[in-house]
Amino acid sequence: MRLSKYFLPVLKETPKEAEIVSHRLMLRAAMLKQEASGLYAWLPLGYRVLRKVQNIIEQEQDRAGAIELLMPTLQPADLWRESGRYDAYGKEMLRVTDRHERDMLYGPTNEEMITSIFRSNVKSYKDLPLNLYHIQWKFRDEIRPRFGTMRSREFLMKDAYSFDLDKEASVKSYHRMFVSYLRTYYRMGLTAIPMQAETGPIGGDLSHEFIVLADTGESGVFCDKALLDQPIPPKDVDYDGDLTSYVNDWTKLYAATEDMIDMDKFQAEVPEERRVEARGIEVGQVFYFGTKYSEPMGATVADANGKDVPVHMGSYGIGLTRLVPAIIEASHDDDGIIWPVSVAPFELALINLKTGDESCVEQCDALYQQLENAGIEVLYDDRDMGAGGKFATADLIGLPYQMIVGPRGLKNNEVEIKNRKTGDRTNVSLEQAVDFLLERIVPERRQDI
Ligand code: 5CA
Repeated sequence: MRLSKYFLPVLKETPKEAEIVSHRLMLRAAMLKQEASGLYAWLPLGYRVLRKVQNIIEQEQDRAGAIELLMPTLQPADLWRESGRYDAYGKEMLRVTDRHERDMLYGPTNEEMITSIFRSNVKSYKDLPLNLYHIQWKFRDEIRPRFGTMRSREFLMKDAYSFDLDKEASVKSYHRMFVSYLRTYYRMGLTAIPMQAETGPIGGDLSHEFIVLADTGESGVFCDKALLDQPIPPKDVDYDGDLTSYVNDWTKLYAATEDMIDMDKFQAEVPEERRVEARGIEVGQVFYFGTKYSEPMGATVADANGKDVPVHMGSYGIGLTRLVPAIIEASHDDDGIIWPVSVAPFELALINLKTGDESCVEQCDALYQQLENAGIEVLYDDRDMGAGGKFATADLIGLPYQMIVGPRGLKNNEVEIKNRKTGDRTNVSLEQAVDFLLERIVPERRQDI
Protein backbone atom coordinates (compact mmCIF):
# COMPACT_ATOMS: atom_id res chain seq x y z
CA MET A 1 0.00 0.00 0.00
CA ARG A 2 1.28 3.43 -0.96
CA LEU A 3 0.77 5.88 1.89
CA SER A 4 0.10 8.67 -0.63
CA LYS A 5 -3.01 6.76 -1.69
CA TYR A 6 -4.05 5.49 1.75
CA PHE A 7 -6.36 7.01 4.38
CA LEU A 8 -4.26 7.61 7.48
CA PRO A 9 -5.28 10.90 9.14
CA VAL A 10 -2.85 10.66 12.10
CA LEU A 11 -3.17 13.30 14.83
CA LYS A 12 -0.28 15.42 16.07
CA GLU A 13 -2.03 16.48 19.25
CA THR A 14 -2.94 14.04 21.98
CA PRO A 15 -6.74 14.01 22.32
CA LYS A 16 -7.73 15.25 25.76
CA GLU A 17 -10.62 12.88 26.28
CA ALA A 18 -8.39 9.79 26.20
CA GLU A 19 -7.37 8.66 29.68
CA ILE A 20 -5.25 5.59 28.93
CA VAL A 21 -2.35 5.07 26.58
CA SER A 22 -4.04 2.60 24.22
CA HIS A 23 -6.98 4.96 23.67
CA ARG A 24 -4.63 7.89 23.04
CA LEU A 25 -2.53 5.91 20.60
CA MET A 26 -5.49 4.43 18.76
CA LEU A 27 -6.86 7.95 18.17
CA ARG A 28 -3.49 9.42 17.26
CA ALA A 29 -2.62 6.58 14.89
CA ALA A 30 -5.97 7.05 13.11
CA MET A 31 -7.25 3.61 14.01
CA LEU A 32 -10.52 4.84 15.50
CA LYS A 33 -13.00 7.66 15.46
CA GLN A 34 -15.59 8.13 18.15
CA GLU A 35 -19.13 8.60 16.79
CA ALA A 36 -21.02 8.76 20.09
CA SER A 37 -20.40 7.67 23.66
CA GLY A 38 -19.17 4.06 23.46
CA LEU A 39 -19.58 3.88 19.66
CA TYR A 40 -16.57 3.88 17.36
CA ALA A 41 -15.81 3.74 13.67
CA TRP A 42 -12.81 1.55 12.86
CA LEU A 43 -10.67 3.46 10.38
CA PRO A 44 -8.61 1.51 7.81
CA LEU A 45 -5.46 1.01 9.93
CA GLY A 46 -7.44 -0.14 12.96
CA TYR A 47 -9.66 -2.35 10.88
CA ARG A 48 -6.64 -4.20 9.48
CA VAL A 49 -5.57 -5.07 13.05
CA LEU A 50 -9.09 -6.14 13.97
CA ARG A 51 -9.16 -8.45 10.94
CA LYS A 52 -5.84 -10.03 11.93
CA VAL A 53 -7.13 -10.64 15.44
CA GLN A 54 -10.28 -12.13 13.94
CA ASN A 55 -8.29 -14.46 11.65
CA ILE A 56 -6.23 -15.84 14.52
CA ILE A 57 -9.35 -16.45 16.60
CA GLU A 58 -11.08 -18.20 13.69
CA GLN A 59 -8.08 -20.42 12.99
CA GLU A 60 -7.76 -21.51 16.60
CA GLN A 61 -11.53 -21.99 17.07
CA ASP A 62 -11.69 -24.12 13.91
CA ARG A 63 -8.72 -26.21 15.07
CA ALA A 64 -10.48 -26.88 18.35
CA GLY A 65 -13.50 -28.21 16.44
CA ALA A 66 -15.83 -25.21 16.76
CA ILE A 67 -17.94 -24.41 13.68
CA GLU A 68 -18.55 -20.83 12.54
CA LEU A 69 -21.96 -19.39 11.68
CA LEU A 70 -23.47 -15.91 11.85
CA MET A 71 -26.50 -14.82 13.84
CA PRO A 72 -28.20 -11.41 13.54
CA THR A 73 -27.52 -8.47 15.85
CA LEU A 74 -31.25 -7.92 16.50
CA GLN A 75 -33.17 -10.57 18.39
CA PRO A 76 -36.87 -11.08 19.18
CA ALA A 77 -37.69 -10.39 22.84
CA ASP A 78 -39.85 -13.54 22.99
CA LEU A 79 -36.76 -15.77 22.93
CA TRP A 80 -35.46 -13.98 26.02
CA ARG A 81 -38.84 -14.25 27.73
CA GLU A 82 -38.47 -18.03 27.43
CA SER A 83 -35.22 -18.05 29.39
CA GLY A 84 -36.43 -15.44 31.86
CA ARG A 85 -33.62 -13.03 31.02
CA TYR A 86 -35.71 -10.39 29.21
CA ASP A 87 -36.79 -8.79 32.48
CA ALA A 88 -33.69 -9.79 34.44
CA TYR A 89 -31.21 -8.07 32.10
CA GLY A 90 -32.18 -4.53 33.04
CA LYS A 91 -30.98 -1.27 31.52
CA GLU A 92 -27.89 -2.70 29.86
CA MET A 93 -30.14 -4.15 27.17
CA LEU A 94 -31.04 -1.88 24.28
CA ARG A 95 -34.72 -2.53 23.55
CA VAL A 96 -36.44 -1.50 20.32
CA THR A 97 -39.89 -1.92 18.81
CA ASP A 98 -40.34 -2.65 15.10
CA ARG A 99 -43.11 -1.24 12.86
CA HIS A 100 -45.41 -4.12 13.86
CA GLU A 101 -45.00 -3.20 17.52
CA ARG A 102 -42.93 -6.33 18.14
CA ASP A 103 -40.42 -6.13 20.98
CA MET A 104 -36.87 -6.60 19.78
CA LEU A 105 -33.45 -6.12 21.32
CA TYR A 106 -29.89 -5.57 20.17
CA GLY A 107 -28.17 -8.74 21.35
CA PRO A 108 -25.79 -8.38 24.31
CA THR A 109 -24.98 -12.13 23.94
CA ASN A 110 -26.57 -15.12 22.15
CA GLU A 111 -27.30 -18.02 24.54
CA GLU A 112 -31.05 -17.90 23.78
CA MET A 113 -30.74 -17.67 20.01
CA ILE A 114 -28.19 -20.46 19.71
CA THR A 115 -30.36 -22.64 21.96
CA SER A 116 -33.30 -22.05 19.62
CA ILE A 117 -31.15 -22.98 16.60
CA PHE A 118 -30.03 -26.12 18.40
CA ARG A 119 -33.50 -27.25 19.51
CA SER A 120 -34.93 -26.88 15.97
CA ASN A 121 -32.21 -29.01 14.43
CA VAL A 122 -30.60 -31.47 16.82
CA LYS A 123 -32.58 -34.33 18.33
CA SER A 124 -30.11 -37.10 19.16
CA TYR A 125 -27.10 -37.53 21.40
CA LYS A 126 -25.36 -38.98 18.31
CA ASP A 127 -24.98 -35.45 16.92
CA LEU A 128 -22.99 -34.36 19.99
CA PRO A 129 -20.62 -32.86 20.90
CA LEU A 130 -21.40 -29.72 18.95
CA ASN A 131 -19.78 -26.29 19.29
CA LEU A 132 -21.08 -23.36 17.22
CA TYR A 133 -19.57 -19.89 17.23
CA HIS A 134 -19.90 -16.54 15.57
CA ILE A 135 -18.10 -13.21 15.52
CA GLN A 136 -20.72 -10.51 15.70
CA TRP A 137 -21.37 -7.05 17.10
CA LYS A 138 -22.97 -6.88 20.53
CA PHE A 139 -24.55 -3.98 22.35
CA ARG A 140 -24.53 -3.39 26.11
CA ASP A 141 -25.71 -0.02 27.30
CA GLU A 142 -22.81 0.26 29.75
CA ILE A 143 -23.36 2.84 32.46
CA ARG A 144 -19.78 4.11 32.02
CA PRO A 145 -18.34 3.36 28.60
CA ARG A 146 -14.68 4.34 28.78
CA PHE A 147 -11.16 3.85 27.56
CA GLY A 148 -12.16 3.76 23.89
CA THR A 149 -13.00 0.28 22.66
CA MET A 150 -11.77 -1.25 25.92
CA ARG A 151 -15.23 -0.75 27.41
CA SER A 152 -17.58 0.41 24.69
CA ARG A 153 -21.32 0.02 24.18
CA GLU A 154 -21.11 -1.63 20.78
CA PHE A 155 -18.30 -4.17 20.61
CA LEU A 156 -17.24 -7.15 18.55
CA MET A 157 -17.28 -10.49 20.33
CA LYS A 158 -16.48 -14.05 19.39
CA ASP A 159 -19.00 -16.19 21.20
CA ALA A 160 -19.00 -19.97 21.04
CA TYR A 161 -21.60 -22.30 22.51
CA SER A 162 -21.06 -25.98 23.28
CA PHE A 163 -23.71 -28.70 23.50
CA ASP A 164 -23.12 -32.07 25.20
CA LEU A 165 -25.10 -34.96 26.60
CA ASP A 166 -23.88 -34.64 30.18
CA LYS A 167 -21.65 -32.67 32.50
CA GLU A 168 -18.59 -34.85 31.96
CA ALA A 169 -18.68 -34.36 28.18
CA SER A 170 -19.42 -30.66 28.64
CA VAL A 171 -16.33 -30.21 30.79
CA LYS A 172 -14.31 -31.74 27.92
CA SER A 173 -15.76 -29.12 25.57
CA TYR A 174 -14.82 -26.48 28.16
CA HIS A 175 -11.27 -27.82 28.15
CA ARG A 176 -11.08 -27.61 24.34
CA MET A 177 -11.98 -23.92 24.45
CA PHE A 178 -9.66 -23.34 27.42
CA VAL A 179 -6.68 -24.75 25.50
CA SER A 180 -7.58 -22.94 22.29
CA TYR A 181 -7.75 -19.65 24.23
CA LEU A 182 -4.22 -20.10 25.58
CA ARG A 183 -2.99 -20.55 22.02
CA THR A 184 -5.08 -17.71 20.61
CA TYR A 185 -3.74 -15.05 22.97
CA TYR A 186 -0.18 -16.33 22.70
CA ARG A 187 -0.30 -16.01 18.91
CA MET A 188 -1.20 -12.33 19.39
CA GLY A 189 1.87 -11.81 21.54
CA LEU A 190 -0.06 -11.79 24.82
CA THR A 191 0.16 -13.76 28.03
CA ALA A 192 -3.42 -14.18 29.19
CA ILE A 193 -3.85 -15.91 32.55
CA PRO A 194 -7.00 -17.91 33.25
CA MET A 195 -8.49 -16.98 36.63
CA GLN A 196 -11.44 -18.32 38.57
CA ALA A 197 -14.32 -15.97 37.97
CA GLU A 198 -17.87 -15.02 38.88
CA THR A 199 -20.50 -15.97 36.34
CA GLY A 200 -22.77 -12.86 36.52
CA PRO A 201 -25.77 -12.68 34.21
CA ILE A 202 -24.58 -15.62 32.05
CA GLY A 203 -24.94 -18.02 35.00
CA GLY A 204 -23.48 -21.40 35.94
CA ASP A 205 -20.91 -22.55 38.49
CA LEU A 206 -17.68 -23.00 36.51
CA SER A 207 -16.00 -20.05 34.85
CA HIS A 208 -12.60 -18.59 34.05
CA GLU A 209 -11.70 -15.10 32.94
CA PHE A 210 -8.62 -14.74 30.74
CA ILE A 211 -6.66 -11.76 32.02
CA VAL A 212 -3.80 -9.77 30.49
CA LEU A 213 -1.78 -7.97 33.14
CA ALA A 214 -1.69 -4.18 32.60
CA ASP A 215 -1.57 -1.24 34.99
CA THR A 216 -4.61 0.29 33.32
CA GLY A 217 -6.70 -2.88 33.67
CA GLU A 218 -10.12 -2.55 35.28
CA SER A 219 -9.85 -5.62 37.51
CA GLY A 220 -7.59 -6.22 40.50
CA VAL A 221 -5.96 -9.64 40.20
CA PHE A 222 -3.90 -11.96 42.39
CA CYS A 223 -1.80 -14.76 40.96
CA ASP A 224 1.32 -16.87 41.11
CA LYS A 225 4.18 -15.36 39.11
CA ALA A 226 5.06 -18.78 37.72
CA LEU A 227 1.93 -18.53 35.56
CA LEU A 228 3.68 -15.94 33.42
CA ASP A 229 6.10 -18.60 32.17
CA GLN A 230 3.78 -21.54 31.71
CA PRO A 231 4.25 -23.40 28.40
CA ILE A 232 1.55 -22.96 25.73
CA PRO A 233 -0.10 -26.09 24.28
CA PRO A 234 1.46 -26.85 20.87
CA LYS A 235 -0.14 -26.45 17.43
CA ASP A 236 -0.63 -30.21 17.07
CA VAL A 237 -2.42 -30.58 20.40
CA ASP A 238 -4.95 -33.42 20.12
CA TYR A 239 -8.34 -31.82 20.67
CA ASP A 240 -10.01 -35.26 20.56
CA GLY A 241 -7.74 -36.50 23.36
CA ASP A 242 -7.62 -35.77 27.07
CA LEU A 243 -6.69 -32.13 27.66
CA THR A 244 -6.86 -32.29 31.45
CA SER A 245 -3.10 -32.06 31.95
CA TYR A 246 -2.87 -28.78 29.98
CA VAL A 247 -5.77 -27.33 31.93
CA ASN A 248 -4.28 -28.54 35.23
CA ASP A 249 -0.92 -26.95 34.45
CA TRP A 250 -2.70 -23.63 34.18
CA THR A 251 -5.18 -24.02 37.04
CA LYS A 252 -3.08 -25.67 39.75
CA LEU A 253 -1.29 -22.39 40.49
CA TYR A 254 -3.30 -19.75 42.33
CA ALA A 255 -4.98 -17.04 40.23
CA ALA A 256 -8.16 -15.13 41.01
CA THR A 257 -9.77 -11.77 40.37
CA GLU A 258 -10.65 -9.44 43.25
CA ASP A 259 -14.27 -10.71 43.14
CA MET A 260 -13.13 -14.25 43.92
CA ILE A 261 -9.94 -13.75 45.96
CA ASP A 262 -9.45 -15.87 49.06
CA MET A 263 -6.57 -14.02 50.72
CA ASP A 264 -5.73 -16.83 53.17
CA LYS A 265 -5.51 -19.34 50.35
CA PHE A 266 -3.45 -16.97 48.16
CA GLN A 267 -0.95 -16.44 50.98
CA ALA A 268 -0.85 -20.10 51.96
CA GLU A 269 -0.38 -21.42 48.41
CA VAL A 270 1.92 -18.83 46.86
CA PRO A 271 5.37 -18.14 48.35
CA GLU A 272 5.81 -14.44 49.05
CA GLU A 273 8.37 -13.81 46.29
CA ARG A 274 5.99 -15.25 43.67
CA ARG A 275 2.88 -13.30 44.72
CA VAL A 276 1.62 -10.97 42.00
CA GLU A 277 -0.95 -8.37 43.01
CA ALA A 278 -1.70 -6.39 39.89
CA ARG A 279 -4.32 -5.02 37.56
CA GLY A 280 -5.58 -6.84 34.52
CA ILE A 281 -7.74 -6.62 31.40
CA GLU A 282 -10.34 -9.32 30.85
CA VAL A 283 -9.95 -10.38 27.23
CA GLY A 284 -12.19 -13.43 27.38
CA GLN A 285 -14.38 -15.52 29.62
CA VAL A 286 -15.54 -19.14 29.49
CA PHE A 287 -18.60 -20.58 31.27
CA TYR A 288 -20.13 -23.97 31.97
CA PHE A 289 -23.77 -23.51 32.95
CA GLY A 290 -25.28 -26.94 32.38
CA THR A 291 -28.99 -26.86 31.63
CA LYS A 292 -29.69 -23.23 32.60
CA TYR A 293 -31.02 -22.41 29.11
CA SER A 294 -31.79 -25.84 27.66
CA GLU A 295 -34.28 -26.71 30.42
CA PRO A 296 -36.58 -23.67 30.23
CA MET A 297 -36.25 -23.52 26.44
CA GLY A 298 -36.85 -27.24 25.84
CA ALA A 299 -33.55 -28.02 24.10
CA THR A 300 -33.40 -31.76 24.60
CA VAL A 301 -31.80 -34.72 22.86
CA ALA A 302 -32.66 -38.41 22.98
CA ASP A 303 -30.00 -40.27 25.00
CA ALA A 304 -28.81 -43.84 24.28
CA ASN A 305 -31.97 -45.22 25.91
CA GLY A 306 -34.23 -43.00 23.82
CA LYS A 307 -35.06 -40.75 26.77
CA ASP A 308 -35.21 -36.99 26.12
CA VAL A 309 -32.77 -35.07 28.32
CA PRO A 310 -31.88 -31.37 28.41
CA VAL A 311 -28.53 -30.72 26.79
CA HIS A 312 -25.54 -29.42 28.81
CA MET A 313 -24.13 -26.13 27.59
CA GLY A 314 -21.20 -23.78 27.95
CA SER A 315 -20.39 -20.43 26.36
CA TYR A 316 -17.05 -18.94 25.50
CA GLY A 317 -16.45 -15.27 24.73
CA ILE A 318 -13.52 -13.24 23.43
CA GLY A 319 -13.73 -9.46 23.11
CA LEU A 320 -12.05 -8.60 19.79
CA THR A 321 -12.47 -4.84 20.00
CA ARG A 322 -11.05 -4.98 23.55
CA LEU A 323 -8.11 -7.16 22.51
CA VAL A 324 -6.74 -4.52 20.16
CA PRO A 325 -6.24 -1.90 22.93
CA ALA A 326 -5.09 -4.67 25.30
CA ILE A 327 -2.27 -5.53 22.89
CA ILE A 328 -1.30 -1.85 22.77
CA GLU A 329 -1.34 -1.57 26.58
CA ALA A 330 1.09 -4.51 26.63
CA SER A 331 3.31 -3.22 23.82
CA HIS A 332 4.12 0.46 23.29
CA ASP A 333 6.73 3.10 24.17
CA ASP A 334 6.89 6.90 24.28
CA ASP A 335 6.94 7.15 20.49
CA GLY A 336 3.90 5.00 19.83
CA ILE A 337 2.59 1.49 19.32
CA ILE A 338 4.86 -1.56 18.89
CA TRP A 339 2.82 -4.22 17.08
CA PRO A 340 3.71 -7.87 17.34
CA VAL A 341 4.11 -9.06 13.72
CA SER A 342 1.13 -11.45 13.99
CA VAL A 343 -1.39 -8.62 14.40
CA ALA A 344 0.43 -5.68 12.81
CA PRO A 345 -1.62 -3.70 10.27
CA PHE A 346 1.41 -3.88 7.95
CA GLU A 347 4.65 -5.71 8.68
CA LEU A 348 7.01 -3.10 7.26
CA ALA A 349 7.20 0.64 6.72
CA LEU A 350 9.23 1.33 3.58
CA ILE A 351 10.45 4.89 3.97
CA ASN A 352 11.70 6.90 1.04
CA LEU A 353 13.85 9.66 2.54
CA LYS A 354 14.06 11.71 -0.64
CA THR A 355 11.02 11.79 -2.90
CA GLY A 356 12.66 14.44 -5.14
CA ASP A 357 15.55 12.14 -6.06
CA GLU A 358 14.83 10.10 -9.16
CA SER A 359 17.14 7.18 -8.47
CA CYS A 360 15.95 6.97 -4.86
CA VAL A 361 12.34 6.78 -6.07
CA GLU A 362 13.28 4.16 -8.62
CA GLN A 363 15.03 1.97 -6.03
CA CYS A 364 12.15 2.34 -3.56
CA ASP A 365 9.60 1.39 -6.18
CA ALA A 366 11.66 -1.67 -7.08
CA LEU A 367 12.06 -2.68 -3.44
CA TYR A 368 8.34 -2.20 -2.86
CA GLN A 369 7.62 -4.60 -5.70
CA GLN A 370 10.13 -7.20 -4.45
CA LEU A 371 8.81 -7.01 -0.88
CA GLU A 372 5.22 -7.42 -2.04
CA ASN A 373 6.23 -10.35 -4.23
CA ALA A 374 7.90 -11.94 -1.20
CA GLY A 375 4.56 -11.76 0.64
CA ILE A 376 5.59 -9.05 3.10
CA GLU A 377 2.84 -6.55 3.94
CA VAL A 378 4.32 -3.15 3.20
CA LEU A 379 3.16 0.38 3.86
CA TYR A 380 5.28 2.44 1.47
CA ASP A 381 5.76 6.02 2.65
CA ASP A 382 6.10 7.69 -0.75
CA ARG A 383 4.69 11.03 0.42
CA ASP A 384 6.41 14.23 -0.61
CA MET A 385 7.50 15.45 2.83
CA GLY A 386 10.49 15.58 5.18
CA ALA A 387 12.10 12.56 6.80
CA GLY A 388 11.25 13.63 10.38
CA GLY A 389 7.49 13.39 9.80
CA LYS A 390 7.87 10.02 8.13
CA PHE A 391 9.90 8.60 11.03
CA ALA A 392 7.38 9.94 13.54
CA THR A 393 4.45 8.37 11.66
CA ALA A 394 6.21 5.02 11.31
CA ASP A 395 7.05 4.94 15.03
CA LEU A 396 3.55 6.08 16.04
CA ILE A 397 1.67 3.48 14.00
CA GLY A 398 4.13 0.87 15.26
CA LEU A 399 4.90 -1.32 12.25
CA PRO A 400 7.39 -3.95 13.49
CA TYR A 401 10.09 -3.16 10.91
CA GLN A 402 11.15 -0.08 8.97
CA MET A 403 13.24 -0.08 5.80
CA ILE A 404 14.85 3.33 5.40
CA VAL A 405 16.05 4.20 1.92
CA GLY A 406 18.04 7.34 1.14
CA PRO A 407 20.59 8.55 -1.44
CA ARG A 408 23.52 8.22 0.97
CA GLY A 409 22.92 4.53 1.68
CA LEU A 410 22.15 3.80 -1.93
CA LYS A 411 25.61 5.09 -2.91
CA ASN A 412 26.94 2.08 -0.96
CA ASN A 413 24.19 -0.13 -2.33
CA GLU A 414 22.63 -0.26 1.15
CA VAL A 415 19.39 0.34 3.01
CA GLU A 416 18.86 0.60 6.76
CA ILE A 417 16.50 -1.76 8.57
CA LYS A 418 15.15 -0.76 11.96
CA ASN A 419 13.48 -3.06 14.43
CA ARG A 420 10.70 -0.98 16.03
CA LYS A 421 10.75 -2.97 19.27
CA THR A 422 14.47 -3.11 20.04
CA GLY A 423 15.45 0.03 18.14
CA ASP A 424 18.29 -1.96 16.50
CA ARG A 425 19.40 -0.60 13.14
CA THR A 426 21.27 -2.68 10.58
CA ASN A 427 22.68 -1.70 7.21
CA VAL A 428 21.88 -4.39 4.66
CA SER A 429 22.79 -4.61 0.99
CA LEU A 430 20.02 -4.13 -1.53
CA GLU A 431 20.38 -7.74 -2.67
CA GLN A 432 20.03 -9.15 0.84
CA ALA A 433 17.36 -6.81 2.20
CA VAL A 434 14.30 -8.92 1.38
CA ASP A 435 15.80 -12.16 2.73
CA PHE A 436 17.00 -10.37 5.86
CA LEU A 437 13.42 -9.31 6.57
CA LEU A 438 11.85 -12.66 5.69
CA GLU A 439 14.18 -14.43 8.13
CA ARG A 440 12.89 -12.23 10.93
CA ILE A 441 9.27 -11.67 9.98
CA VAL A 442 8.19 -15.20 9.05
CA PRO A 443 8.81 -16.80 12.50
CA GLU A 444 7.34 -13.75 14.23
CA ARG A 445 4.05 -14.35 12.42
CA ARG A 446 3.61 -17.22 14.89
CA GLN A 447 1.68 -19.24 12.33
CA ASP A 448 3.57 -22.42 13.04
CA ILE A 449 3.74 -22.64 16.80
N1 5CA B 1 -22.00 -15.20 26.40
C1 5CA B 1 -20.80 -15.10 27.18
C2 5CA B 1 -19.65 -15.79 26.57
S1 5CA B 1 -19.84 -16.10 24.90
C3 5CA B 1 -20.45 -13.64 27.43
O1 5CA B 1 -21.16 -12.76 27.00
N2 5CA B 1 -19.37 -13.42 28.14
S2 5CA B 1 -18.81 -12.01 28.63
O2 5CA B 1 -19.88 -11.20 29.14
O3 5CA B 1 -17.78 -12.30 29.55
O4 5CA B 1 -18.20 -11.25 27.42
C4 5CA B 1 -17.14 -11.86 26.68
C5 5CA B 1 -16.01 -10.89 26.43
O5 5CA B 1 -16.48 -9.74 25.73
C6 5CA B 1 -15.39 -10.31 27.68
O6 5CA B 1 -14.43 -11.19 28.22
C7 5CA B 1 -14.76 -9.03 27.17
O7 5CA B 1 -13.49 -9.32 26.61
C8 5CA B 1 -15.70 -8.62 26.06
N3 5CA B 1 -16.58 -7.51 26.52
C9 5CA B 1 -17.61 -7.59 27.37
N4 5CA B 1 -18.17 -6.37 27.56
C10 5CA B 1 -17.46 -5.50 26.78
C11 5CA B 1 -17.53 -4.09 26.53
N5 5CA B 1 -18.47 -3.33 27.08
N6 5CA B 1 -16.64 -3.54 25.69
C12 5CA B 1 -15.69 -4.30 25.09
N7 5CA B 1 -15.57 -5.62 25.29
C13 5CA B 1 -16.44 -6.22 26.12
